[in-house]
Amino acid sequence: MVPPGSTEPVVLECAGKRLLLERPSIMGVLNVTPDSFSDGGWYTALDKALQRASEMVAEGADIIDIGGESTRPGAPAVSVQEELDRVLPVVKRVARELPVTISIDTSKPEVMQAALRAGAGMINDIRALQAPDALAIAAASRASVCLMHMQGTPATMQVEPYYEDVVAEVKAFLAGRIRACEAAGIRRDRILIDPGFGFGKTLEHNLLLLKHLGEFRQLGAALLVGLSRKSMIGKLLHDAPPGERLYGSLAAAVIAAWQGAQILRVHDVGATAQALQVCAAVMQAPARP
Ligand code: 8Y4
Repeated sequence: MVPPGSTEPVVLECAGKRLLLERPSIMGVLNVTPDSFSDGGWYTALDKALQRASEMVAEGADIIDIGGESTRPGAPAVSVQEELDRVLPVVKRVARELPVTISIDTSKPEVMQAALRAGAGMINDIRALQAPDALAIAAASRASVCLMHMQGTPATMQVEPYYEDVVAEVKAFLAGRIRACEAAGIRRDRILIDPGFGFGKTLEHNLLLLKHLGEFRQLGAALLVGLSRKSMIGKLLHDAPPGERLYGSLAAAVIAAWQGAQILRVHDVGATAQALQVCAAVMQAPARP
């Protein structure tokens, strides 16, 4: 599924674990935020997280994305210590017990460092390693890095997002972050890019990015997208709540994979795995004689 003449990597280096990019892979979302502690406390929260992770692996997840900071507008800021307390025990147990690549969803260098030592193979940073020291910590590891685009900050990003040309501007930002990574010593076989659906974008911006997603492959890095259950899906389905966005999310996942997205960040792993199997089979069907 690599265009002729492409220099796009076909394997992603994730701290020793190699991820094959020739068919779409699935990243399952594992949130470790206060709602996951609401009934029962710390031990049950850890056990539930482990159970959820192992269920996602059984359903076909190649990567588990572990995050302890909410990005919802209005969500309270989380201290380094609080975020470490939430995610580190989960990273350690998933690393010990499950055969899966671990992604740490954080923007904090201290959390990146600790998670890498605990067995994470990927850093998923919605701030694209722009915090002081984040780039250096990633570069000193062998983990892969996901660079996501966001306009503004989670608190304000949905207040009148504006672009002259959203596809061109997001591409230019990601090209700049790829250059920064390469200058720091992170090779392209460790770099993922992500247009950041819903992060400082209107529905129209999100639809343009999805329609033209294939253009991002020109940047020569692996492409990851998160569309699962997002409000853009809800809006297209007459304001369906998150629990009723599965079929719309599957359609969006297939549209993305068809254009070359190699990793899909999703909540519904089993259902997405089935949709992507059909997509991959069609993509791999031979050319006409
Ligand atoms: C319902 C369900 C409504 C989920 C909103 C949401 C991305 C990401 C997030 C993404 C990468 C989310 C951490 C937002 N989205 N990381 N993280 N790409 N790389 N919202 O698109 O899932 S959190």
